[in-house]
Amino acid sequence: QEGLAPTPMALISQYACKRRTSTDNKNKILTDAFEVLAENYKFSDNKSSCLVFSRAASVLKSLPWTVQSIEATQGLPCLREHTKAVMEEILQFGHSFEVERTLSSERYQTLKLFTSVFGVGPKTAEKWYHRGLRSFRDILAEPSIQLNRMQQSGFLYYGDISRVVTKAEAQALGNIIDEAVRLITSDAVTALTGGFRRGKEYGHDVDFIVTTHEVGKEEFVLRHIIDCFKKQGIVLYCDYQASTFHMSKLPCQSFEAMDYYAKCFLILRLEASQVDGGLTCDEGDNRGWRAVRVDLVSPPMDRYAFALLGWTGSTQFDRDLRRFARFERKMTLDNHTLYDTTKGEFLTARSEEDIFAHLGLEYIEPWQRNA
Ligand code: DCP
Ligand code: MG
Repeated sequence: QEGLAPTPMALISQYACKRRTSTDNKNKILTDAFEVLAENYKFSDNKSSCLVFSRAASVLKSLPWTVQSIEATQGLPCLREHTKAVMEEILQFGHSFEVERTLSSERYQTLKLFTSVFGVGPKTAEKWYHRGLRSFRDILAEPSIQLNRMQQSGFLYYGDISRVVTKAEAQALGNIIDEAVRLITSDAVTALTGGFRRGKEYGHDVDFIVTTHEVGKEEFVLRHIIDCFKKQGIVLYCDYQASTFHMSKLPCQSFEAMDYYAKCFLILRLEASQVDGGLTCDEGDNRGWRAVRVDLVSPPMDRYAFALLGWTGSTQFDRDLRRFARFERKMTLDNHTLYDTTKGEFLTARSEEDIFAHLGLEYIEPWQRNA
């Protein structure tokens, strides 16, 4: 990158899918602050303000330089008055009073704590907060609260699954999946997606696509993998969701819709001996294994490129791809299809490159999608 002329600001797009964003964030202090406020708005179900701060954070993440003055941000897209005010405080005082106030508020702290449990979303967290509950002890001691199976596992394995997953651990899981798949077919395709495909060193879970070249067989492969894991005794939690995918349901209307593919949300037991260099954070804890959150999704092979693009993320990158498709191209993109509303037809894609090409976008590599 050295020696290249910097991109003139007027050319930095409002769309994350037209920017290149590596994992090397030069403005972490600012983007962390913005993300606290975005999350706090999400807790109050204020989607538009949440989006304003998520977008502002995303723009700053794409900059190859560190913002040191407000003047330097002249001409950057997606920076509103409010985000600029927060930025100004941080640049001047080293921190933002609004962010400090949020971080120290009982409500934010409690909702942050509750939503850190697997299976607890903002709605449930808010409900518990509203009832006066403030700690895990409060929740577990409240007789009227019926935790679902997911939440029970969330509490049971809290220590392990709230700890980051390393790249070595993700690779170890990839090997375990490949081994299970090899037992039934040589025709399978497995791919590491999510943050690890974007080159992140750490994640909160590990996301994989597992499928097969033979369309219609993918769900069978997924079931087989899970059976295989069960026989090995490594399944600590398993929520299997059968496919409800059918082309006649498409295109989806929602921006943030979950997809219809067969998928499985798992908590797996990973042995230290399976991980290159061993498990990372084992201090004072010599069990020799850890619990890890793993998501598997099985699209039919003709949908592979769309699923891969959707599951690679980042969430902000995907959101802007869809927004760009809709507003700049009159197309709808989701994890299943790309639909040209003007022509009234579905566009085929065998690779992510095909999808970018249909959209008239320069191809952005996975490691440049950390928007
Ligand atoms: N995704 C999706 N449909 C789902 C769940 C996730 O399309 N039902 C997408 C959104 C993300 C990507 O898959 O872009 C991976 O989701 P994660 O929540 O695992 O996010 P990351 O892998 O990017 O981050 P982390 O490192 O926290 O796991
Ligand atoms: Mg992930």
